[in-house]
Amino acid sequence: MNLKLIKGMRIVVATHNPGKVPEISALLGGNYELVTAGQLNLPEPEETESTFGGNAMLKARHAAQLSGQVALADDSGLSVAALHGAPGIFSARWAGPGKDFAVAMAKVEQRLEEIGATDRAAWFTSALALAWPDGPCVVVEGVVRGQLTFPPRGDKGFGYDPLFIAEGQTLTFGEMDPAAKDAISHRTRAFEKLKAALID
Ligand code: ITT
Repeated sequence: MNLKLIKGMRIVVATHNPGKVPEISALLGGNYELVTAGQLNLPEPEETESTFGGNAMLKARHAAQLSGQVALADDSGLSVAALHGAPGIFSARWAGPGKDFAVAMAKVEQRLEEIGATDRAAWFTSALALAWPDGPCVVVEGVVRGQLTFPPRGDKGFGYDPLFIAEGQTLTFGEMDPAAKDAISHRTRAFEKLKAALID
């Protein structure tokens, strides 16, 4: 079994989050034939694991088994130090069934106010899993640390981007150009590890 990413190979991008697709496509460059889980009409699995890595593996394996192709999944989220790592793996769920991140961001601010926390330290995590249809799976994780800011600023990213200022930056991820976010993001850092493991 050759656990390598080979130029030109077809990869299913196992996400139903439209915000992640351009970021994952940029990371993979023009080197692969990408097809999304949405384009293949693959159902979204329930995320029943308790870690980013576990959920990334679950999503990648689900897509690989259903499509018969190599599949790449991302499980990611925002962790707030003063909230003991919440929302963490529940980041998407805090936005509710309408996937409204204005609601999720307001909830973060409200939780911090409720406990009178002044510490604004936070980090994004991305676990990337690449699964082969016959079972093997490689999982890596990347993190970017920073600070939260309220009110949210910028409309360029997705999810919690307007709240987050990465270490050494002044703009939020929501205000940064996509390429500038991609240069330092949790997803990029995870992808660098994946490349080191799977590309000759
Ligand atoms: P898939 O499982 O289909 O990929 P999802 O949105 O449910 O889509 P997750 O379970 O990984 O994905 O949820 C992660 C949430 O964390 C996501 O909905 C975003 O709101 C947030 N998040 C992750 N990466 C982010 C980033 O780079 N910028 C802003 N928010 C991010």
